Amino acid sequence: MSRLVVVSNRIADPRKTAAGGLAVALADVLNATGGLWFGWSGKIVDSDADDVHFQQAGRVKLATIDLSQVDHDAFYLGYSNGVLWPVFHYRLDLADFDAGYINGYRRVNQLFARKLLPLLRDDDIIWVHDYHLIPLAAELRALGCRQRIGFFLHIPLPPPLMLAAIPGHDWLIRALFAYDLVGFQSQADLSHFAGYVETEAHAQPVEEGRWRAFGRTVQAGAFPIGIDVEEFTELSNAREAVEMYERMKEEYSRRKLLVGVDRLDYSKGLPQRLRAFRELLAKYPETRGSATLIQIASPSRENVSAYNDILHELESLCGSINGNFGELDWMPVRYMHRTVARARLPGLFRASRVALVTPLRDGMNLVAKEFLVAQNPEDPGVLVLSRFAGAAEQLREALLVNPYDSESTAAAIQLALQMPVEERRSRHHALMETIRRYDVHWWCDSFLAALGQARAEEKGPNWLRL
Ligand code: GDG
Repeated sequence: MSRLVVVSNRIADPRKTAAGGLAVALADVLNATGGLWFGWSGKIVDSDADDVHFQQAGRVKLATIDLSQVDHDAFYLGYSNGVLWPVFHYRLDLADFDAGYINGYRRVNQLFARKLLPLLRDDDIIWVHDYHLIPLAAELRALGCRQRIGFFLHIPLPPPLMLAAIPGHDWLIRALFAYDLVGFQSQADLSHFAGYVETEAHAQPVEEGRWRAFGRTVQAGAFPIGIDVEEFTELSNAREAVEMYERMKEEYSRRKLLVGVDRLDYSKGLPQRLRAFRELLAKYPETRGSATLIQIASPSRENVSAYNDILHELESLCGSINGNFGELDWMPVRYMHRTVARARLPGLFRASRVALVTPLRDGMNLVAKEFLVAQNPEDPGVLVLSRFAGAAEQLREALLVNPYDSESTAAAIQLALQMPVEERRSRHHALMETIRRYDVHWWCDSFLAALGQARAEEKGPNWLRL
């Protein structure tokens, strides 16, 4: 069995369950192959970053590099989170197309390639993750790397014309052709890729899922990421989650709880969600004194300015809803700008009648799946899910909403609050079948199987002039 080499911007020790999702998923296959996980250490150093730091985590080797302040600012804050994150989430208005960022982005990808190359073995399979590292395979190829390389984009890919707004978009998409397989979260993302390469790069579909452009062919497919259902079920039955559930049930015994758990990010639609909740209270008076929204917004990327704006908007909305609707013995919104321990989350989910997962755009959204796994199948809560989350392609039995439309979202929340137990059970049952079938192991196995079969063509050093 070939060794798996995973490359991502940040890495996690797969033995620590607090790391959650991806780390747990990759741990199995990394362990089985005595794999290597390569990424940024999270440290910013004064001088030029040069050393690779190694750490052994069970059978898995972790290798990290540091970044200089200049590289970090241009690569991470500038290009990755100031250009790619907003545009890929359809927010051209928030993008900062500073010309200097792209050089930093390319420099760090070259640094990754230079540091990773000597660690590679001939029959390694390399799996690169996410928008920070799109040109990594091209940079590796330029140094002579011939191993099979796959790429998975965790965030959405926008429609062709929106992609075309990025200065250097052709360079970016061309770089994807250095991979043997490119994976997306949803059919929508895949169709945007096909649309872009066919219209902008005049690509020819060679056969199902394969395109030829820039003199190269690449295979692309949709591989919706799942969660580790077993791990999250165990977490739900563990002491901390059960205690949390009991505390919440007691504290809110006379209320119906709604829950939202998100990183504080403008893609997650938090202000729109609060406006829909305000609409619910205004339009359906029976919800007053009863419906209570617990919104956890865990801190994220606080040094990117758009995140500060959303923080203030959110605080002001929560304050005005509580001020206008609150009673001495009932506060409609409990808002926390803090991270909740992972071990407690399933307890909070299980105590909630409704989950509001209403991003404006999301690659997948794992909270939707975690909420469902944490439910009591005999008396499950209801998922209100944005049609713009990648998860909406799979979770058809959720109540799908348009988060921009606060009136119809409020109506869906009211429907969820009033849904009879039989309907809640049958929707939950159907949703769980999908979540179980397409869990994180399915995702990992099917991506790696497709990468193993992706017809390799010669992707030697001379093929791509970036
Ligand atoms: C990207 C894509 C895609 C959240 N708050 C707390 C907390 N969380 C955990 C959740 C969940 C994870 O973080 C968030 O995952 P999401 O999928 O919702 O979103 P992103 O972080 O934006 O992830 C996304 C994902 O990659 C995977 O491909 O689904 O579309 O944007 O596991 O539970 N965990 C703890 N405390 C919190 O306060 N412990």
